[in-house]
This record gives sequence, C-alpha cells and structure tokens, in this order.
Amino acid sequence: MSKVGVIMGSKSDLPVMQDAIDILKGFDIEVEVDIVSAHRTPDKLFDYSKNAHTRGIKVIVAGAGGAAHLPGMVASLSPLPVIGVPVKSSNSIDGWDSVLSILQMPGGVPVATVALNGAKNAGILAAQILGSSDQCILDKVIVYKEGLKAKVIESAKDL
Ligand code: RP5
Repeated sequence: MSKVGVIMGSKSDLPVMQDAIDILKGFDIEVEVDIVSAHRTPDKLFDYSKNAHTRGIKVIVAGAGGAAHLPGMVASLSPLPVIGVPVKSSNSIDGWDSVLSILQMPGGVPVATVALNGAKNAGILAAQILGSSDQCILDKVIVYKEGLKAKVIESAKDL
C-alpha cells in the first residue's frame, strides 16, 4: 500500500503538521510520521531521505520553521516528490524565514511549497499525487472537492 511520509523538524511543529496527518487519514491513506531535524539529527535526515522510497513511501510532506532547511535537504537526497510546509515557529520573524527558506530552491531540486502553516493543503496535494495513479484515492479526492462546492453553495442560501 502507498504511504505518505509526514516529517517535521521538531515536535513543536506537530500542532501545525497534524492537519496534514488528519486529512490524509481521512482519505484512508497510510501515514508514517517522524521527527527529523536537519540541524539536530543530520544523520537521521540522510538516512530517512535515502531510504523512504524503499519502504513504500510515495510522497514526503516535510514541515519546519525558522531556518527551515528540512524540506530542501530531503528533496536533495530523495527521488520522491517533497511538499514543504513552512511552520510559523515561536521565534519566527512573522514566518517569512520559514517561507523563504523552503520556497527558494535552486533549479533541479523542487519543493512544492504550500502556504505558511498550510499543512492541510500539503496533505490534500499528497493525496492528489497518489490519486493520479490510484483510482480509489482519486475518487475520495473528488468526493472531498464536491463537499467543498456543496458548502459554498449552501452558505450562499441564507444571505
Ligand atoms: C525548527 O526550529 C523546527 O522545525 C521548529 O519549527 C523550530 C523550533 O524548534 P524547537 O526549538 O521548538 O525544537 O528546526
């Protein structure tokens, strides 16, 4: 079964990253969660990035704050698509540090970067990537999007 790896630089990122975990589980997608710090556990970062694809992980969602080098370094080492979540950590300069350090990747090493604290969208995007080759997941994404549409239409009824 295809899995999504959800990693983050610190357990302090979990309240944000939980949105990705929850939405993926809502699509019945298996999620492997771990803490991998680019700066505090660099050996683990290398090991994780080089081996994730051998364990059935198909997409990696990586969240970090501040000098947020985790998603980019994972992307440099792994053949898998990496979705980066800039986390607004407590000592952050309004989150711009996280956003720019994840967004501004050099040519050849893409990280699909979502909005600040945008872990929910990261989870949806990971599901869509899996869904491009898995009809069952794609059907769940279609139902999810129909739900979004229905909510907007419903909200316009009592204006
Ligand atoms: C980053 O530093 C983490 O991703 C986190 O967002 C931030 C602060 O980490 P802690 O000091 O809370 O562990 O590496």
